[in-house]
Amino acid sequence: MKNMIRNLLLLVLFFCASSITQAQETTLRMVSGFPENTKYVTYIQDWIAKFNAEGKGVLQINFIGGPKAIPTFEVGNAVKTGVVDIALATGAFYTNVMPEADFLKLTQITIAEQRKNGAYELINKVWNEKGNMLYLSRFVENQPFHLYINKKIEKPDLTGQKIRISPVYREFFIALGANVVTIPPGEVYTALERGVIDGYGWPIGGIFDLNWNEKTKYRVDPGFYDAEVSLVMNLPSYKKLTEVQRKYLQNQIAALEAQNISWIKYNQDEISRQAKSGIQTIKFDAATSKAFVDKAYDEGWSNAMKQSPEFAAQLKKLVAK
Ligand code: 173
Repeated sequence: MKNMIRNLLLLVLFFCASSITQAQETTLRMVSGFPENTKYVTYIQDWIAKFNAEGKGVLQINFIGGPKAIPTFEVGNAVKTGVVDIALATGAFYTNVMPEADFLKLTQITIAEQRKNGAYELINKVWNEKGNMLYLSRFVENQPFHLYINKKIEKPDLTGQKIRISPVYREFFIALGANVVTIPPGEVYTALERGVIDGYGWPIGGIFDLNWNEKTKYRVDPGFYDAEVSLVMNLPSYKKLTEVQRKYLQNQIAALEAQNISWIKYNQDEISRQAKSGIQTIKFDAATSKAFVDKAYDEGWSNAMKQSPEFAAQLKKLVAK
């Protein structure tokens, strides 16, 4: 009898304890604005696996999916309204939430430097206020954007060419004379296949993920800007976390950013992979190359100044060279 009571008590204790652990564990729902088979997503899925393994009983991330779950240009709104807790995105995907989102492509200092010199805080202030979101982490760097085309050019002139863009490239490519059309990454292959576009903008890495290499003849050098790829989180969801959970999240983010250096290697691999697959590079002379890059930044910053003068001026002081 004594034993039975003791066993019963142990059983009750066990259930209490496990329900306490369950109550403490929170699962965050995450989506991606990039298709699931792109490098950014597979890279972050590895991080999530480690996050979940080490975060048992504390914090978990449930990766729901890519643009099939939430369309690319809707991820920002989904985070803002709390439909999801976290999104893997780039600012260009949520200019419908705030135009400032797309300015981060213009940064010319490292992510670690942005953490140190106050740029992160400045970004977070605007993201909190306008986006109801936390700028959790920028985890890709050294990924300049390039122009990829199928009709050869001798100089930086895109007159008569129809080029796929996201907001990243709009002002610059228009200034080069292009007709532009906004297409989410997941639909670019079909547009190339049907001949609807003559080219597209994309970073140095990633064109193989969606098979665009099959439909690409030239890459134009040099590159410009730095692809901003990041995790953003619904602010109320963050505030709901306990101290322990926030600390856990911040530690995992720090570990993620500590690996940022690996993108340089990826970048080099992608350049040789493109060459091997027969993609030719179009290069300009030194003066033309400089003018090309200068024009990209001039167009980018002047558009930023028009859209959000105060933030653009503050950001420029901290992140431009
Ligand atoms: O869709 C895009 O070309 C774009 O905006 C982007 C931004 C960062 C990384 C890759 C693509």
